[in-house]
Amino acid sequence: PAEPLDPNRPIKMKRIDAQSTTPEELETVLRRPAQKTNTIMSIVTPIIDSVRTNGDSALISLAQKFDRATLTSPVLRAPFPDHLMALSPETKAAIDLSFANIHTFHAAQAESEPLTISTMPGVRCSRFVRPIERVGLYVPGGTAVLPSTALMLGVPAMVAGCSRIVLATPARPDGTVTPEIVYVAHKVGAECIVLAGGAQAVAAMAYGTESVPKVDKILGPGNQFVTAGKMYVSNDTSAGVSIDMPAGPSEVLVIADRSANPAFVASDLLSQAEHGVDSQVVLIAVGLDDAGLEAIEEEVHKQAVALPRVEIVRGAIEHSVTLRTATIEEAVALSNTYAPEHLILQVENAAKVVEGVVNAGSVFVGMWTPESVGDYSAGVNHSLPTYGYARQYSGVNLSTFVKHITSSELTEEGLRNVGGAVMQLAKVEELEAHRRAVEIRLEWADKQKENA
Ligand code: HSO
Ligand code: ZN
Repeated sequence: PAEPLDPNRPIKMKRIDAQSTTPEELETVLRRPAQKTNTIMSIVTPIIDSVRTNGDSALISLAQKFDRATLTSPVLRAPFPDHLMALSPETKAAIDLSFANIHTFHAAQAESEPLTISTMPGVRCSRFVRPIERVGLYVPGGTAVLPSTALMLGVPAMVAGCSRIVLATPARPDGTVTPEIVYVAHKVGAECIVLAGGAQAVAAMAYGTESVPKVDKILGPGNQFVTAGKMYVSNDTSAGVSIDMPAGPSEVLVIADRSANPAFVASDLLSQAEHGVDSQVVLIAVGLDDAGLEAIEEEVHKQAVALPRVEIVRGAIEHSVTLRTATIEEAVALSNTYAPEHLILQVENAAKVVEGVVNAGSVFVGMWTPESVGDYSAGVNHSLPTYGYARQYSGVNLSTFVKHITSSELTEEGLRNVGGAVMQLAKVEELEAHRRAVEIRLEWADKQKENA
Protein backbone atom coordinates (compact mmCIF):
# COMPACT_ATOMS: atom_id res chain seq x y z
CA PRO A 1 0.00 0.00 0.00
CA ALA A 2 1.15 3.50 -0.80
CA GLU A 3 2.39 5.48 2.14
CA PRO A 4 0.13 8.36 3.14
CA LEU A 5 1.53 11.62 1.85
CA ASP A 6 3.03 13.95 4.39
CA PRO A 7 0.67 16.92 4.54
CA ASN A 8 3.65 19.10 5.48
CA ARG A 9 5.74 18.22 2.46
CA PRO A 10 6.96 21.36 0.72
CA ILE A 11 4.74 22.99 -1.87
CA LYS A 12 7.43 23.75 -4.40
CA MET A 13 7.75 24.40 -8.10
CA LYS A 14 10.23 22.50 -10.23
CA ARG A 15 13.29 24.58 -11.14
CA ILE A 16 14.85 24.71 -14.58
CA ASP A 17 17.75 26.78 -15.79
CA ALA A 18 16.75 28.06 -19.21
CA GLN A 19 20.33 28.72 -20.21
CA SER A 20 21.58 25.17 -19.72
CA THR A 21 18.49 23.69 -21.37
CA THR A 22 18.03 23.14 -25.10
CA PRO A 23 15.14 24.93 -26.82
CA GLU A 24 13.57 21.51 -27.50
CA GLU A 25 13.68 20.58 -23.82
CA LEU A 26 12.22 23.95 -22.90
CA GLU A 27 9.37 23.39 -25.29
CA THR A 28 8.64 20.04 -23.65
CA VAL A 29 8.69 21.63 -20.21
CA LEU A 30 6.21 24.30 -21.30
CA ARG A 31 3.93 21.95 -23.21
CA ARG A 32 0.41 21.75 -21.84
CA PRO A 33 -0.90 18.28 -20.98
CA ALA A 34 -2.83 16.70 -23.86
CA GLN A 35 -6.62 16.94 -23.71
CA LYS A 36 -8.32 13.63 -24.39
CA THR A 37 -11.20 14.90 -26.49
CA ASN A 38 -12.25 11.57 -28.00
CA THR A 39 -13.37 9.81 -24.83
CA ILE A 40 -15.08 12.99 -23.67
CA MET A 41 -16.94 13.26 -26.98
CA SER A 42 -18.36 9.77 -26.54
CA ILE A 43 -19.81 10.82 -23.17
CA VAL A 44 -21.09 14.14 -24.45
CA THR A 45 -22.79 13.00 -27.65
CA PRO A 46 -25.61 10.98 -26.00
CA ILE A 47 -26.22 13.87 -23.59
CA ILE A 48 -26.63 16.30 -26.47
CA ASP A 49 -28.86 13.84 -28.32
CA SER A 50 -31.12 13.42 -25.31
CA VAL A 51 -31.53 17.19 -24.87
CA ARG A 52 -32.35 17.51 -28.58
CA THR A 53 -34.99 14.82 -28.46
CA ASN A 54 -36.45 15.24 -25.00
CA GLY A 55 -35.91 18.96 -24.35
CA ASP A 56 -36.95 20.18 -20.92
CA SER A 57 -37.57 16.75 -19.48
CA ALA A 58 -34.01 15.70 -20.38
CA LEU A 59 -32.67 18.84 -18.67
CA ILE A 60 -34.68 18.06 -15.55
CA SER A 61 -33.42 14.49 -15.30
CA LEU A 62 -29.81 15.47 -16.13
CA ALA A 63 -29.92 18.13 -13.38
CA GLN A 64 -31.00 15.38 -10.99
CA LYS A 65 -28.25 13.06 -12.19
CA PHE A 66 -25.27 15.46 -12.43
CA ASP A 67 -26.11 18.33 -10.07
CA ARG A 68 -28.32 16.41 -7.58
CA ALA A 69 -30.81 19.20 -8.15
CA THR A 70 -34.56 18.69 -8.17
CA LEU A 71 -36.17 21.07 -10.64
CA THR A 72 -39.76 21.69 -11.63
CA SER A 73 -38.70 23.87 -14.58
CA PRO A 74 -35.24 24.07 -16.17
CA VAL A 75 -35.57 27.82 -16.63
CA LEU A 76 -35.77 30.79 -14.28
CA ARG A 77 -37.34 33.68 -16.16
CA ALA A 78 -36.86 37.45 -15.69
CA PRO A 79 -37.98 39.54 -13.89
CA PHE A 80 -36.19 37.67 -11.13
CA PRO A 81 -37.87 37.96 -7.72
CA ASP A 82 -35.95 40.08 -5.20
CA HIS A 83 -35.61 37.28 -2.68
CA LEU A 84 -33.57 35.26 -5.22
CA MET A 85 -30.98 38.02 -5.45
CA ALA A 86 -30.72 39.15 -1.85
CA LEU A 87 -27.11 40.16 -1.17
CA SER A 88 -25.11 41.76 1.59
CA PRO A 89 -24.55 45.48 0.95
CA GLU A 90 -20.80 44.79 0.62
CA THR A 91 -21.26 42.19 -2.10
CA LYS A 92 -23.81 44.30 -3.93
CA ALA A 93 -21.45 47.30 -3.87
CA ALA A 94 -18.57 45.14 -5.13
CA ILE A 95 -20.64 43.81 -8.02
CA ASP A 96 -21.90 47.31 -8.84
CA LEU A 97 -18.38 48.78 -8.89
CA SER A 98 -17.04 45.93 -11.04
CA PHE A 99 -20.03 46.16 -13.36
CA ALA A 100 -19.38 49.90 -13.84
CA ASN A 101 -15.69 49.43 -14.65
CA ILE A 102 -16.30 46.52 -17.03
CA HIS A 103 -19.07 48.54 -18.66
CA THR A 104 -16.83 51.59 -19.09
CA PHE A 105 -13.98 49.63 -20.63
CA HIS A 106 -16.17 47.66 -23.02
CA ALA A 107 -18.30 50.66 -24.02
CA ALA A 108 -15.06 52.44 -24.95
CA GLN A 109 -14.41 49.65 -27.47
CA ALA A 110 -17.46 50.58 -29.55
CA GLU A 111 -16.92 51.71 -33.12
CA SER A 112 -19.36 54.58 -33.14
CA GLU A 113 -19.16 55.57 -36.82
CA PRO A 114 -19.39 53.18 -39.74
CA LEU A 115 -16.16 53.05 -41.71
CA THR A 116 -16.75 54.43 -45.21
CA ILE A 117 -14.23 54.96 -47.98
CA SER A 118 -14.24 55.50 -51.73
CA THR A 119 -11.90 53.02 -53.31
CA MET A 120 -12.34 54.80 -56.67
CA PRO A 121 -14.50 57.75 -57.68
CA GLY A 122 -18.10 56.54 -57.42
CA VAL A 123 -17.23 53.32 -55.60
CA ARG A 124 -18.14 53.59 -51.94
CA CYS A 125 -17.35 50.73 -49.52
CA SER A 126 -18.58 50.69 -45.93
CA ARG A 127 -18.36 48.49 -42.91
CA PHE A 128 -20.78 48.74 -40.00
CA VAL A 129 -21.49 46.86 -36.82
CA ARG A 130 -24.58 44.94 -35.72
CA PRO A 131 -25.00 42.95 -32.51
CA ILE A 132 -25.33 39.19 -32.55
CA GLU A 133 -29.02 38.94 -31.66
CA ARG A 134 -29.20 35.99 -29.26
CA VAL A 135 -26.29 34.95 -27.05
CA GLY A 136 -25.95 32.14 -24.52
CA LEU A 137 -23.54 32.72 -21.64
CA TYR A 138 -22.26 29.74 -19.70
CA VAL A 139 -21.28 30.34 -16.09
CA PRO A 140 -19.59 27.29 -14.55
CA GLY A 141 -20.63 25.80 -11.23
CA GLY A 142 -18.21 23.36 -9.66
CA THR A 143 -15.75 24.07 -6.85
CA ALA A 144 -16.31 27.85 -6.89
CA VAL A 145 -19.29 30.05 -7.68
CA LEU A 146 -18.32 32.52 -10.38
CA PRO A 147 -20.55 35.59 -10.55
CA SER A 148 -17.51 37.41 -11.96
CA THR A 149 -17.75 35.24 -15.07
CA ALA A 150 -21.40 36.24 -15.44
CA LEU A 151 -20.23 39.87 -15.39
CA MET A 152 -17.42 39.30 -17.89
CA LEU A 153 -19.80 37.74 -20.41
CA GLY A 154 -22.99 39.62 -19.62
CA VAL A 155 -21.71 43.19 -19.56
CA PRO A 156 -20.15 43.20 -23.05
CA ALA A 157 -23.24 41.42 -24.42
CA MET A 158 -25.37 44.18 -22.95
CA VAL A 159 -23.05 46.93 -24.21
CA ALA A 160 -23.03 45.38 -27.70
CA GLY A 161 -26.82 45.53 -27.74
CA CYS A 162 -27.55 41.79 -28.03
CA SER A 163 -31.34 41.65 -27.90
CA ARG A 164 -31.62 38.34 -26.07
CA ILE A 165 -29.19 37.29 -23.36
CA VAL A 166 -29.56 33.78 -21.96
CA LEU A 167 -27.44 32.70 -19.02
CA ALA A 168 -26.86 29.07 -18.09
CA THR A 169 -25.47 27.72 -14.84
CA PRO A 170 -26.01 24.51 -12.88
CA ALA A 171 -28.57 24.74 -10.10
CA ARG A 172 -27.75 24.01 -6.48
CA PRO A 173 -29.33 20.88 -4.96
CA ASP A 174 -32.31 22.92 -3.73
CA GLY A 175 -32.96 24.03 -7.30
CA THR A 176 -31.83 27.63 -6.79
CA VAL A 177 -28.94 29.65 -8.23
CA THR A 178 -26.37 31.64 -6.24
CA PRO A 179 -28.01 35.04 -5.60
CA GLU A 180 -24.90 36.84 -6.91
CA ILE A 181 -25.40 35.25 -10.32
CA VAL A 182 -29.11 36.08 -10.34
CA TYR A 183 -28.27 39.69 -9.48
CA VAL A 184 -25.76 39.91 -12.34
CA ALA A 185 -28.27 38.31 -14.72
CA HIS A 186 -30.74 41.00 -13.65
CA LYS A 187 -28.20 43.81 -14.11
CA VAL A 188 -27.20 42.75 -17.63
CA GLY A 189 -30.82 42.29 -18.67
CA ALA A 190 -30.76 38.52 -19.18
CA GLU A 191 -34.17 37.15 -20.16
CA CYS A 192 -33.69 33.87 -18.33
CA ILE A 193 -31.32 31.59 -16.48
CA VAL A 194 -31.11 28.03 -17.75
CA LEU A 195 -30.62 25.77 -14.74
CA ALA A 196 -28.21 23.38 -16.38
CA GLY A 197 -24.51 22.64 -16.46
CA GLY A 198 -22.14 20.75 -18.71
CA ALA A 199 -22.90 19.67 -22.26
CA GLN A 200 -26.63 19.65 -21.50
CA ALA A 201 -26.59 23.43 -20.96
CA VAL A 202 -24.72 23.92 -24.22
CA ALA A 203 -27.12 21.67 -26.13
CA ALA A 204 -30.18 23.41 -24.70
CA MET A 205 -28.93 26.82 -25.85
CA ALA A 206 -27.68 25.55 -29.22
CA TYR A 207 -30.92 23.82 -30.26
CA GLY A 208 -33.49 25.35 -27.92
CA THR A 209 -36.07 23.40 -25.93
CA GLU A 210 -39.72 24.07 -25.02
CA SER A 211 -38.56 26.68 -22.51
CA VAL A 212 -34.95 27.45 -23.45
CA PRO A 213 -34.55 29.93 -26.33
CA LYS A 214 -32.17 28.87 -29.07
CA VAL A 215 -29.18 31.24 -29.33
CA ASP A 216 -26.77 32.25 -32.13
CA LYS A 217 -23.51 32.14 -30.16
CA ILE A 218 -22.45 30.34 -27.00
CA LEU A 219 -19.75 31.75 -24.80
CA GLY A 220 -18.05 31.03 -21.53
CA PRO A 221 -15.55 28.80 -19.81
CA GLY A 222 -16.27 25.36 -18.47
CA ASN A 223 -14.92 21.92 -17.82
CA GLN A 224 -14.06 19.38 -20.52
CA PHE A 225 -17.71 18.45 -20.99
CA VAL A 226 -18.73 22.03 -21.63
CA THR A 227 -15.81 22.48 -24.01
CA ALA A 228 -16.60 19.25 -25.86
CA GLY A 229 -20.26 20.28 -26.05
CA LYS A 230 -19.31 23.63 -27.54
CA MET A 231 -17.07 21.93 -30.09
CA TYR A 232 -19.85 19.53 -31.01
CA VAL A 233 -22.57 22.12 -31.57
CA SER A 234 -20.30 24.55 -33.40
CA ASN A 235 -19.50 21.77 -35.88
CA ASP A 236 -23.15 20.89 -36.38
CA THR A 237 -24.48 23.06 -39.20
CA SER A 238 -28.06 22.20 -38.20
CA ALA A 239 -27.47 24.03 -34.89
CA GLY A 240 -26.29 27.20 -36.62
CA VAL A 241 -24.36 28.36 -33.60
CA SER A 242 -20.85 29.66 -33.05
CA ILE A 243 -18.65 29.65 -29.95
CA ASP A 244 -16.20 32.11 -28.43
CA MET A 245 -12.99 30.06 -28.39
CA PRO A 246 -11.55 26.69 -27.48
CA ALA A 247 -11.01 26.46 -23.73
CA GLY A 248 -8.51 24.73 -21.49
CA PRO A 249 -7.40 25.00 -17.86
CA SER A 250 -6.56 28.48 -16.59
CA GLU A 251 -2.92 29.65 -16.67
CA VAL A 252 -0.56 32.32 -15.44
CA LEU A 253 3.00 33.16 -16.35
CA VAL A 254 4.78 35.54 -14.02
CA ILE A 255 8.01 37.24 -15.06
CA ALA A 256 9.86 38.53 -12.01
CA ASP A 257 13.27 40.15 -11.65
CA ARG A 258 15.34 41.18 -8.65
CA SER A 259 13.14 44.21 -8.09
CA ALA A 260 10.07 42.03 -7.45
CA ASN A 261 8.69 41.45 -3.97
CA PRO A 262 8.85 37.65 -3.39
CA ALA A 263 5.61 37.69 -1.39
CA PHE A 264 3.76 39.43 -4.22
CA VAL A 265 5.13 37.01 -6.81
CA ALA A 266 4.06 34.03 -4.69
CA SER A 267 0.58 35.47 -4.14
CA ASP A 268 0.05 35.78 -7.89
CA LEU A 269 1.23 32.24 -8.58
CA LEU A 270 -1.10 30.94 -5.89
CA SER A 271 -4.16 32.84 -7.09
CA GLN A 272 -3.91 30.93 -10.31
CA ALA A 273 -3.04 27.64 -8.62
CA GLU A 274 -6.17 27.73 -6.45
CA HIS A 275 -8.43 27.60 -9.52
CA GLY A 276 -7.88 23.89 -10.06
CA VAL A 277 -5.36 21.08 -9.88
CA ASP A 278 -5.05 21.34 -13.64
CA SER A 279 -4.12 25.06 -13.50
CA GLN A 280 -0.85 25.90 -15.24
CA VAL A 281 1.53 28.08 -13.26
CA VAL A 282 4.86 29.25 -14.68
CA LEU A 283 7.41 31.58 -13.12
CA ILE A 284 10.25 33.06 -15.13
CA ALA A 285 12.89 34.45 -12.82
CA VAL A 286 15.17 36.96 -14.52
CA GLY A 287 18.67 37.26 -13.09
CA LEU A 288 17.74 35.78 -9.72
CA ASP A 289 20.42 33.94 -7.75
CA ASP A 290 19.65 30.91 -5.57
CA ALA A 291 18.83 33.10 -2.58
CA GLY A 292 16.42 35.15 -4.67
CA LEU A 293 14.64 32.02 -5.89
CA GLU A 294 14.51 30.54 -2.43
CA ALA A 295 12.84 33.68 -1.12
CA ILE A 296 10.00 33.20 -3.62
CA GLU A 297 9.80 29.45 -2.95
CA GLU A 298 9.58 30.02 0.77
CA GLU A 299 6.75 32.48 0.26
CA VAL A 300 4.93 30.03 -2.03
CA HIS A 301 5.03 27.33 0.62
CA LYS A 302 4.24 29.62 3.53
CA GLN A 303 1.27 31.29 1.84
CA ALA A 304 0.00 28.06 0.27
CA VAL A 305 -0.33 26.11 3.51
CA ALA A 306 -2.44 28.93 4.93
CA LEU A 307 -4.96 28.79 2.08
CA PRO A 308 -8.35 27.08 2.40
CA ARG A 309 -7.85 25.46 -1.00
CA VAL A 310 -4.36 24.21 -0.14
CA GLU A 311 -4.92 20.76 -1.64
CA ILE A 312 -5.95 22.18 -5.00
CA VAL A 313 -2.95 24.51 -4.86
CA ARG A 314 -0.65 21.60 -4.06
CA GLY A 315 -1.92 19.71 -7.11
CA ALA A 316 -1.35 22.68 -9.41
CA ILE A 317 2.06 23.59 -8.00
CA GLU A 318 3.23 19.99 -8.34
CA HIS A 319 3.26 20.25 -12.14
CA SER A 320 4.31 23.88 -12.29
CA VAL A 321 7.72 25.14 -13.20
CA THR A 322 10.20 27.95 -12.55
CA LEU A 323 12.51 28.88 -15.41
CA ARG A 324 15.59 30.91 -14.75
CA THR A 325 16.85 33.28 -17.43
CA ALA A 326 19.67 35.81 -17.50
CA THR A 327 17.86 38.56 -19.36
CA ILE A 328 14.38 40.02 -19.68
CA GLU A 329 14.56 39.51 -23.46
CA GLU A 330 14.96 35.75 -22.99
CA ALA A 331 12.09 35.76 -20.54
CA VAL A 332 9.76 37.58 -22.92
CA ALA A 333 10.76 35.26 -25.78
CA LEU A 334 9.91 32.21 -23.64
CA SER A 335 6.61 33.79 -22.63
CA ASN A 336 5.75 34.48 -26.27
CA THR A 337 6.45 30.83 -27.05
CA TYR A 338 4.18 29.68 -24.24
CA ALA A 339 1.46 32.26 -25.07
CA PRO A 340 0.00 32.48 -21.56
CA GLU A 341 -3.60 33.33 -20.80
CA HIS A 342 -2.38 35.76 -18.11
CA LEU A 343 1.05 37.40 -18.14
CA ILE A 344 2.16 39.20 -15.00
CA LEU A 345 5.18 41.50 -15.20
CA GLN A 346 6.83 42.20 -11.88
CA VAL A 347 9.96 43.69 -13.36
CA GLU A 348 11.69 47.03 -13.71
CA ASN A 349 10.20 49.18 -16.46
CA ALA A 350 7.31 46.77 -16.79
CA ALA A 351 5.39 49.09 -19.13
CA LYS A 352 8.33 49.07 -21.54
CA VAL A 353 8.47 45.26 -21.43
CA VAL A 354 4.85 45.10 -22.67
CA GLU A 355 6.06 46.35 -26.06
CA GLY A 356 7.79 43.01 -26.59
CA VAL A 357 4.72 40.92 -25.79
CA VAL A 358 3.40 39.18 -28.89
CA ASN A 359 1.31 36.30 -27.48
CA ALA A 360 -0.75 36.67 -24.27
CA GLY A 361 -4.40 36.88 -23.30
CA SER A 362 -4.10 39.75 -20.83
CA VAL A 363 -1.07 41.48 -19.30
CA PHE A 364 -0.77 42.71 -15.71
CA VAL A 365 1.79 45.43 -15.51
CA GLY A 366 3.89 46.20 -12.47
CA MET A 367 3.90 45.48 -8.77
CA TRP A 368 0.50 47.04 -8.03
CA THR A 369 -1.38 44.89 -10.52
CA PRO A 370 -2.23 41.40 -9.30
CA GLU A 371 -4.22 39.23 -11.68
CA SER A 372 -7.13 39.34 -9.23
CA VAL A 373 -7.91 42.94 -10.18
CA GLY A 374 -8.45 41.84 -13.76
CA ASP A 375 -10.33 38.75 -12.68
CA TYR A 376 -12.93 40.91 -10.96
CA SER A 377 -12.98 44.64 -11.05
CA ALA A 378 -10.45 46.63 -13.08
CA GLY A 379 -12.59 46.54 -16.22
CA VAL A 380 -10.62 44.17 -18.47
CA ASN A 381 -12.20 40.84 -19.35
CA HIS A 382 -11.19 37.62 -17.64
CA SER A 383 -12.55 35.31 -20.32
CA LEU A 384 -9.28 34.71 -22.15
CA PRO A 385 -7.62 32.25 -24.51
CA THR A 386 -5.84 29.39 -22.75
CA TYR A 387 -3.83 26.39 -23.93
CA GLY A 388 -1.63 28.49 -26.23
CA TYR A 389 -4.59 29.87 -28.18
CA ALA A 390 -3.43 33.37 -27.22
CA ARG A 391 -1.34 32.96 -30.39
CA GLN A 392 -4.43 33.43 -32.56
CA TYR A 393 -7.43 34.30 -30.37
CA SER A 394 -8.39 37.46 -28.49
CA GLY A 395 -10.07 37.33 -25.13
CA VAL A 396 -13.75 38.15 -24.90
CA ASN A 397 -14.31 41.81 -25.79
CA LEU A 398 -16.99 43.93 -27.35
CA SER A 399 -16.34 42.59 -30.85
CA THR A 400 -17.02 39.06 -29.58
CA PHE A 401 -20.70 40.04 -29.49
CA VAL A 402 -21.03 41.76 -32.86
CA LYS A 403 -20.73 41.10 -36.55
CA HIS A 404 -19.29 43.45 -39.11
CA ILE A 405 -21.43 43.90 -42.20
CA THR A 406 -20.00 45.49 -45.31
CA SER A 407 -21.85 47.40 -47.99
CA SER A 408 -20.93 48.87 -51.36
CA GLU A 409 -22.73 51.56 -53.26
CA LEU A 410 -21.75 52.62 -56.77
CA THR A 411 -22.75 55.45 -59.04
CA GLU A 412 -22.81 55.12 -62.82
CA GLU A 413 -19.35 56.65 -62.86
CA GLY A 414 -18.27 54.08 -60.28
CA LEU A 415 -19.55 51.20 -62.37
CA ARG A 416 -17.69 52.58 -65.38
CA ASN A 417 -14.52 52.79 -63.26
CA VAL A 418 -14.53 49.20 -61.96
CA GLY A 419 -16.70 47.56 -64.63
CA GLY A 420 -13.84 46.71 -66.96
CA ALA A 421 -11.95 44.82 -64.30
CA VAL A 422 -15.07 43.00 -63.16
CA MET A 423 -15.95 41.91 -66.68
CA GLN A 424 -12.40 40.78 -67.38
CA LEU A 425 -12.19 38.66 -64.23
CA ALA A 426 -15.64 37.19 -64.88
CA LYS A 427 -14.35 36.20 -68.29
CA VAL A 428 -11.31 34.52 -66.74
CA GLU A 429 -13.61 32.58 -64.41
CA GLU A 430 -15.96 31.83 -67.29
CA LEU A 431 -18.91 33.19 -65.34
CA GLU A 432 -20.82 34.91 -68.12
CA ALA A 433 -23.82 36.00 -66.02
CA HIS A 434 -21.45 37.90 -63.76
CA ARG A 435 -19.94 39.70 -66.75
CA ARG A 436 -23.36 40.46 -68.23
CA ALA A 437 -24.61 42.01 -64.95
CA VAL A 438 -22.13 44.81 -65.55
CA GLU A 439 -22.40 45.00 -69.31
CA ILE A 440 -26.20 45.18 -69.32
CA ARG A 441 -26.11 48.27 -67.10
CA LEU A 442 -23.41 50.02 -69.06
CA GLU A 443 -25.22 49.33 -72.36
CA TRP A 444 -28.44 50.66 -70.88
CA ALA A 445 -26.67 53.81 -69.68
CA ASP A 446 -25.11 54.32 -73.12
CA LYS A 447 -28.53 54.02 -74.75
CA GLN A 448 -30.01 56.56 -72.33
CA LYS A 449 -27.31 58.99 -73.35
CA GLU A 450 -27.91 58.41 -77.07
CA ASN A 451 -31.62 59.12 -76.60
CA ALA A 452 -30.99 62.27 -74.61
N1 HSO B 1 -8.65 33.69 -13.37
C1 HSO B 1 -9.85 33.12 -13.93
C2 HSO B 1 -11.06 33.99 -13.74
C3 HSO B 1 -11.57 34.11 -12.35
N2 HSO B 1 -10.82 34.31 -11.27
C4 HSO B 1 -12.84 34.07 -11.90
C5 HSO B 1 -11.59 34.41 -10.20
N3 HSO B 1 -12.82 34.26 -10.58
C6 HSO B 1 -9.64 32.83 -15.41
O1 HSO B 1 -9.23 33.91 -16.13
ZN1 ZN C 1 -8.72 33.89 -11.20
